[in-house]
Order: sequence, then C-alpha cells, then structure tokens
Amino acid sequence: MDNLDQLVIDARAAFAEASAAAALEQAKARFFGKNGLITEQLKALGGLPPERKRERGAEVNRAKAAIEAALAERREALREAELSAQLQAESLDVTLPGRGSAPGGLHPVSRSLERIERLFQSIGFVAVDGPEIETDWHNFTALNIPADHPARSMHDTFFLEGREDVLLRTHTSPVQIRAMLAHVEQTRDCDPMPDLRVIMPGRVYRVDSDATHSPMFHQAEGLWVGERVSFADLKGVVADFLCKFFETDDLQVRFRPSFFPFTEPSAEVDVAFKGGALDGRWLEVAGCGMVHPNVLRFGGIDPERYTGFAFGFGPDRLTMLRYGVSDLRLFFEGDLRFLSQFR
Ligand code: 2NL
Repeated sequence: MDNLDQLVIDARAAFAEASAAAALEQAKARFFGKNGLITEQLKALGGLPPERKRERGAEVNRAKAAIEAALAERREALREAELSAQLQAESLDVTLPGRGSAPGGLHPVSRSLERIERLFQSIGFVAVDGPEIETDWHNFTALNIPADHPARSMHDTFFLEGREDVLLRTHTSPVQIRAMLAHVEQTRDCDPMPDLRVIMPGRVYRVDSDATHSPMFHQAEGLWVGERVSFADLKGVVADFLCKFFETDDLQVRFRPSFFPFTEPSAEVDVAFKGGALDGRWLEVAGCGMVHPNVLRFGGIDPERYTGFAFGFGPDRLTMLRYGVSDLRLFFEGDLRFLSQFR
C-alpha cells in the first residue's frame, strides 16, 4: 500500500481514538504540525523533479484533504457528544409537580388573642393597646406596687440599659392606667362619667426562662369602671367569657381568694373541664379583683364615687388548654410541624 494511503488510515484511527477536543487537537498536530507527517510530505515535494512534483503533489493534497475531512467529521462528532451529555445532565423533568406555596396561618396564640378581643367586644369592651417599653411609674407606682416589691428589682424585670425609670412592661396593666387617664380626659364634661370598659391583649416581659416560663409571654387584661360595678359583675363577666372561650357550658369556674397589690379584694380564677384528659382537675387561668382605691386615684378616678373590677388572663395558658398543647416552648420555637396544625 502507498504510504499516503497508510497515512490516511493512521490519521482516521488516531482521530477516532481521541475522545475529547484537546486530544483531537494533539492528534491533528501529529499530521499538520511543524514537523507533522503531512507537513513532511509537502516539504519533500521540493526535492522532486518538476513532472514528478506535479503528480506527487496532487497525491499528497488528496491525502491531506482526506485527513482534513476525517478531522472535521471527528470534531463534529465530539461536539455533538458533548452537547448531548450536557443536555442529559441539565435535563428538566417538566412533568414533576410544582412545589407550590403553602397557605400561611395565624399563630395559635394570635388566634386566642383575637378570640378574647372579639368575645369582650361583643359585651361592649373596647380593645386598646399601649407601649411595650414603659415607665416605672405606669408599670409599678400607679399600680400600687410598693418600692420594695421584688418585681421592681433588676432580677425580675428587664430595665433599659443605664435607666432605672424605663423598662419592658411586666404586665399589660399600665395600659389600663393610660386608658383611665385618657377616659377621664375625654369625658371631663360628663356627669356621671360614662363606664369605662377596655380589654388589652399584648406581649409582656419578665426575667424568667424555663420549661413553663418564657421571658416574653402574653396577657389579656380587662377593666370595667363605673358607678356601681361589683364583684358579682366580675364573676358573671369572667365565667361567661370562659364558657364562650372554651365553647362549653360544662365548665366549673371558681374564685379563690388571693392577693394582688392593684386589687382588693383579689381572687384567682380556676376552671375544671368535664370529660377529656383533664376531667375534673382545677386549673388556674386568671387573676382578678376589685380595683384598689389607690389605683383608681392614680388613674384620675374618684374611688369614693366609682368602683371597678379588673382581670388578667394568660392567653398562652388558655391556648394550651384549648388545643391540648403540653409544652409552652412549642409556641416560641417556630417549628412548622407544630404551627401548620393550626392553619
Ligand atoms: C394574673 C393577674 C391581674 C389585674 C391583673 C389590674 C389592672 C389595673 C387595676 C387592677 Cl389597672 N387590676 N389587673 C388585676 C388582677 C389580676 O392579673 O395572674 N394574670 C395572668
């Protein structure tokens, strides 16, 4: 066989062996490089006599063209293989179902806060709110809490850095002081002063953190002040609210004597459910009492003429009872496996 035919065969084999573009360029150099096999053949033409040169030149050019065609063919094959590998790797399965967007929902405690607000609004209470950063006066002094009360220590209350007169409110009661002062101002020309009925759900803060205490928790306090507001009214309003909140008439409610600096007399409210896991067990759900005369006075109201009752619920606790949640911390961890059950 002519050595040119052998060259073409060798080139085809070398190109076929190259499995990537870089290897193919190296194989090409073996034939068309500075000292490549075809290059050598072209150089050798120079030493031939003229009539032999034309003939041999045509033969070398034919071989060169055949090798160039093989090279182009292999280049194209490799390019296509690379493209299809890329398409394979980046393939999208358009038949897969989409991820969708899950519907959101209110936090279970927010649902309780709204529920409390709505139930009290239905008997004429107005929902109000106030600052979570409070003055020592609104949070303690005006609520008849003595200067040496433990709640007034840095140990129990978050004070603002470098201030001893500003703090994160420890209860929603300071909003009641603000509500009384504003009500007196707004009804200055009325005699008697119209009844004040307010409910104030919100966040409160205490230095306390364990399985049953969170440094931030919720309260929903209420206040009714008027000319002849009695402890009997307090009992009716609170017991009625609890039956509505838990959607049952089979609820026992009891008022147990207690003490709060801002009420006198004071009571704690316990409930007992009929049936279910908690059947017959007394559970504390609120504190309440007749507003202390000193507190009415701090609110600008004459305690000789008006009386009032106040109560404070723990919405976190109410929510645990309503939904059967056993660990308070679930409310503050943000775990969707828990939260999505309330959507
Ligand atoms: C509790 C106790 C209570 C009040 C809150 C109150 C507010 C004013 C005047 C009088 Cl301005 N009282 N609030 C009264 C009794 C109890 O909460 O253990 N809550 C979870």
